[in-house]
Amino acid sequence: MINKVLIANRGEIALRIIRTCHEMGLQTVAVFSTADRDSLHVRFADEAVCIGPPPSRDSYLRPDRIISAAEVTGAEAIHPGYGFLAENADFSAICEDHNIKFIGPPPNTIRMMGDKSLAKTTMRNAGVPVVPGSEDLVKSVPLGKRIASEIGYPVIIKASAGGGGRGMRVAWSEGEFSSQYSVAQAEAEASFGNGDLYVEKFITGPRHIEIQVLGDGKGNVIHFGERECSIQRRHQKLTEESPSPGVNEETRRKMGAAAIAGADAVNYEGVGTVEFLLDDKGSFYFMEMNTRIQVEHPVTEEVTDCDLVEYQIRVAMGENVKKREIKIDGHAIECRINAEDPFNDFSPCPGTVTTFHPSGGHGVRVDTHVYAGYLIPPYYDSMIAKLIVRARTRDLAIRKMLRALDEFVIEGVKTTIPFHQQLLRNKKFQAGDINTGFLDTFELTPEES
Ligand code: MV4
Repeated sequence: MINKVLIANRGEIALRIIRTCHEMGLQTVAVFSTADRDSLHVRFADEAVCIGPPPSRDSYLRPDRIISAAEVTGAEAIHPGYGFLAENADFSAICEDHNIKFIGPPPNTIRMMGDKSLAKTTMRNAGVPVVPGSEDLVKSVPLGKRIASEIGYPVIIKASAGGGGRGMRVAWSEGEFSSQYSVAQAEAEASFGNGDLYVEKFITGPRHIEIQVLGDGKGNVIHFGERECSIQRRHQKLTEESPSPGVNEETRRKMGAAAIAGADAVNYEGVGTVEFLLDDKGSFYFMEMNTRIQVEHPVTEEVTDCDLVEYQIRVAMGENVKKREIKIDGHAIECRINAEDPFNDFSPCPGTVTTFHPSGGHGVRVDTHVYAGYLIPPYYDSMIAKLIVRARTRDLAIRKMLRALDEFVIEGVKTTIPFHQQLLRNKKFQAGDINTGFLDTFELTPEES
């Protein structure tokens, strides 16, 4: 039985989770660092517990303090949000050990998907298309070269403990293989304390498309269509949409079925995201599976009219997932508004937000924890709001987003709003002609002051 949920997170996602809990009649407990004393998640939760000083490793990343907070307040479940402990298998296990329901998959699922080589093998065995490459870890340069010459150059050497782009190097020819292998290994060792590598064909100019899934851990898995996430900079997504302008009905059906087959193979419990690369010929390949709710989940919620956090909680309560086809209606776009200067290499701009006027009107959603007078702490990520619009078509959604961006007033810190305005006015973006390399050649025009 779950009556009270502790939210082991901060910022907009903590608020987002608290809102759904309250709609479901659940009590909420916020945890906060001393930098977040005046945060809205602390105000909106029924109870709040301070868990330490500002640095994450001393507060939001401390399982012992979070478990203590759950125990003293009598919370029966912990929602990890995204980031922090959301994909930490040990934390999921610690919750289990304390008879607290971790709202997410069991430790072994998180562990398996965190091992990118094992995740790939699992998906391959489930019949999910994967990028041609090594069947397992590549423990030596000669073995790597043999595999690379079989599949053909260019190849990409990836850290098995990696994800999100670190410990990854491309070799364009055999002459480059050895040095790129060493660089990837050193980076993987330094970043993850694990130098394990695997090798696959390098797909040039792919789209990043991901399928939202939901499972109940009892063999029932459904999907909610795809999200287009190709607009990224240094592996940080800036804009996402659903559906993808690059996915036709046939690809959507095949990719949805592949995602379900993959999730089924691990008896998936909770919400998850199966990431694919989609090449220019329309072939798609499994990339990674994320075992958390993602930042960009609202675009899926808007086109499916589903509350994904509610589903997470229902599954955690033991409810079965009803097998059904989820209908996609209209088009949704999300712009991440970060406190960063897009004209200065997106450098972070912490500080006090003096004016904050979020956009509104029909089809406009703003997920944020910010208010006028809010001090953005320098310790955490720089996202201050997600602006999400929904309209009947992609063209109308772009128009609505441009209107909503125009209306959003944030003063005191620089933001990524001007970047989004130029992106959405770009002809290639408007034509849906995007891939993961789009921002490499996108030139931001300086603004006159
Ligand atoms: C790839 C790839 C091309 N070919 N794998 C980047 C993050 C990590 N999750 C995997 N990534 C990639 N894997 C093969 N075989 C290109 C990327 C990639 C990328 C993927 C998604 C979104 C943005 C990206 C930017 C650069 C490279």
